[in-house]
Amino acid sequence: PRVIRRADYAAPDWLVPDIAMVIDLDPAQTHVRTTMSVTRNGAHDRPLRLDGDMIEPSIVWIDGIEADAWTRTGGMLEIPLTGQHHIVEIEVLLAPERNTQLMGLYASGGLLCTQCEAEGFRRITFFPDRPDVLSRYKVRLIANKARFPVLLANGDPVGTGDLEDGKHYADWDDPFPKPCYLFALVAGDLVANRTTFVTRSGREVSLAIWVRAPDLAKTDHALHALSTSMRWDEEVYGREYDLDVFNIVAVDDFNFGAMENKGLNIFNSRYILADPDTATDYDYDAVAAVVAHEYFHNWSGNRVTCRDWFQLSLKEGFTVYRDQQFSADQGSAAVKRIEDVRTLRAAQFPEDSGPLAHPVRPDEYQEISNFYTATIYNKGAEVIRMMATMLGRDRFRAGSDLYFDRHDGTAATVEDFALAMEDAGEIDLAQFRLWYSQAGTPRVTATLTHHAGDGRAMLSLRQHVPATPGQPTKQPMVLPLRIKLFGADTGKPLGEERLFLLRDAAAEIAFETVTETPVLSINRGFSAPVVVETNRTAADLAFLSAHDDDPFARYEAMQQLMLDTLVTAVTHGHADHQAVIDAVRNTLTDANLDSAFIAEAVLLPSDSFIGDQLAVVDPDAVSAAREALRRDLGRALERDWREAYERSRANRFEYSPAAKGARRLRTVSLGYIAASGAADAAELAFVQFENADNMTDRQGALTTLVSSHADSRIAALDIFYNRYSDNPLVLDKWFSTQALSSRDDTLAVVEELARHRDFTLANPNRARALVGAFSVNQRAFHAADGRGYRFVADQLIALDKLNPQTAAKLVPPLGRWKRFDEGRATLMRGELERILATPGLSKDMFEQVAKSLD
Ligand code: B3K
Ligand code: ZN
Repeated sequence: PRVIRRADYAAPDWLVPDIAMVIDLDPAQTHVRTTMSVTRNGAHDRPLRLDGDMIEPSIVWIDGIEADAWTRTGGMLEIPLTGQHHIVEIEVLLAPERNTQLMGLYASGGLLCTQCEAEGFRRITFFPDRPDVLSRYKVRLIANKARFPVLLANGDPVGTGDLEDGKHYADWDDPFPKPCYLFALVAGDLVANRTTFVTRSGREVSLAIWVRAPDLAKTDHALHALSTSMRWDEEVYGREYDLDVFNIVAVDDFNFGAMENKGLNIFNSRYILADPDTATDYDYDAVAAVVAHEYFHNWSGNRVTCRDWFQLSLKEGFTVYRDQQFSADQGSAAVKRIEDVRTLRAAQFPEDSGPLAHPVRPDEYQEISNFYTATIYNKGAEVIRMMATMLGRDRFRAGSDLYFDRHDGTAATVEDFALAMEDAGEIDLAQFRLWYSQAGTPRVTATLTHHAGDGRAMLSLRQHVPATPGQPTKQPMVLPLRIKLFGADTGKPLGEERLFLLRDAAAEIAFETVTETPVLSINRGFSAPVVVETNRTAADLAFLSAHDDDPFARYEAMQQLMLDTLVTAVTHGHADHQAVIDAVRNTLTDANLDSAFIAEAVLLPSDSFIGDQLAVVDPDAVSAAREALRRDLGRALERDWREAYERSRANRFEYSPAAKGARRLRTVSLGYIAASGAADAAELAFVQFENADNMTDRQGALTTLVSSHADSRIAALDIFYNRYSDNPLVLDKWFSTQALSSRDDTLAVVEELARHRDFTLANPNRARALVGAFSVNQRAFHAADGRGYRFVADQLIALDKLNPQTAAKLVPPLGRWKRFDEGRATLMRGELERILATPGLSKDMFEQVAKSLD
């Protein structure tokens, strides 16, 4: 397989300042006629090389004359040209209805739509498909008017009209030069939820969310999130929208969340559609976050784009950071931070310690689609967050302004971003840049000692960055650690918080006039994305979980206490649960805390996260230890859980931070009541299931039932299925809830579900709902006889034939074999080898599987 290397970057041979496309759309046969003005870039005599994938040119014209001097090598179209400027015209025929990869132009539920990032435009026409070739696009769409009454493309609409044979056309003009990965079109029978947004300088923008008519009532939340994020970006980053229209279209078949095409975002419908009956609070929040994320790309990604795909985190890390800040501003910032760290630990930490570990700015890849990872996105966002922490709000904003000013209308690099921060923020980021080049999660050891006699405390810190594939040795990094001490007797802070930049392999920090026994609060707010080990006792952690004045640190102390207890239970076969029980009681009954925070703080770490702390994971022992602690917490605090459950009972659905927090605590409490083994737990869950006026309560109750022994779980699943059998997004929940069950028969149930009439691998959401969810169900997936592995491998082999990109994304759980016992490791490798031996395997799958076997 061909390896693409960052070090090999060279500027493009030819530029394409202007492009005009006429696209005559039809699901069976679409004609694409592309006219490009091309300009030689620099002094060279190389031909024009255009990328193509699964397409053939039917005719090529050069400067208006039909040409035949072109050649084909691989997918490339090579055209010899003699002058500095030429007009090249190419015609291509496509069959979008046969496109199962969902890259390029494809059909979804009666619509035609596109996905071009990263390399899908080459499936539509021949073009230098690389992000540093920026062009002004003029697009004419033609289609049957009855079947495709709405025709959308990037930029502003400039004309429409009727044609012969029942056809019509629409012309779109995008004045902002853009790389071809941001090209988009949509054709279909759609309706819009519309509003107007006036930018701070007075530009009137018409906003529209396009869906099929029955879904129109579910678009208010997304539309509201769009206006809110447009205003927020003006206020917080000084960024204003720049076209007359902003369109969003929801489609059912989509490889990931959504796409930031200029002026025409295309979304997976799960990140647009929301109403109380079908969407959970989690879904509502995700809709708002993804709408904001894609909107924010208009500046961080579109106005300033990436020079090459190694710079992907330039737009993704920064934009994730921006959407995290936005969401934090809309509700509880503390709870948002807890959620973001949980995501990082669930998805990025395992990636960073496994066979697919790569730096935030990778050095090489085979298939770029495999690099849309938690490292590029979420660790990338943490890197930006650390810069913001070190610079402070105003200097960070100055750096961001300078970055946008300097690079507007161009394709930039991660280095350009760092330079703008250095220049405007007056900071030296030389060593900090290691965050872009070194993979692996740094580990910090923190040891606090106190000498009561002279009132001195010493904090000794060490850092170590583990080896990762291709990077055996590492240099010490810059780790910004927010640190504070608390007095164990008074519960009061001992001095102000400090921001300490750990730059060396080891450092000592002295604290003076420490007159009472200090307790260490470190990495507050998760100021550095690292693993911290301390010499804190269970009593210290319990103390912090009750007294720390940073809510994240309180949560973190509780998690650490739970984790220490669970790891002891797994490694010694038993553990004392009392400290956790007391700490959870304190939090649960603390009247000063809001419900959303309580609900997060009292949750036990997941099976996988517990597994991540162990040298060799025994999934059965982990799940037994966790269940035992859950049961004890349920029993010991049964009265408190019931009180919390009653207290958070609502009469009527409302989407406010307080109501969301109440619903969250209610379902968490229900889970603990069920864990206690209380005789009425299933009854309680079933009543909640039946009486719920919203999906959060209904799915929460269903989740509890589906992991229980109660017969009512079958009834609940049937009721749920029948009620929502025509709603694909809710049916996805029906599949994933069962795939995530902690029952012993989950694997058999999942195998059965794969044969259900509503199961299909052709729809990525459905494939992820069953196969993706099952493969993160640690206990069921890791069944000792390897049946779980075989099931997933079978599905991936089948999915790869339809949709390599989505299949390849589901490989990582199988690739974690090194973390498991010999028996499981052998079985997992066996399945990876079987996948690798499959004839016709895609390069997406090949890269993921071959690397996972290393
Ligand atoms: N930029 C797109 C992701 C494209 C993924 C291509 N494999 C969505 C986003 O991050 O906003
Ligand atoms: Zn993005």
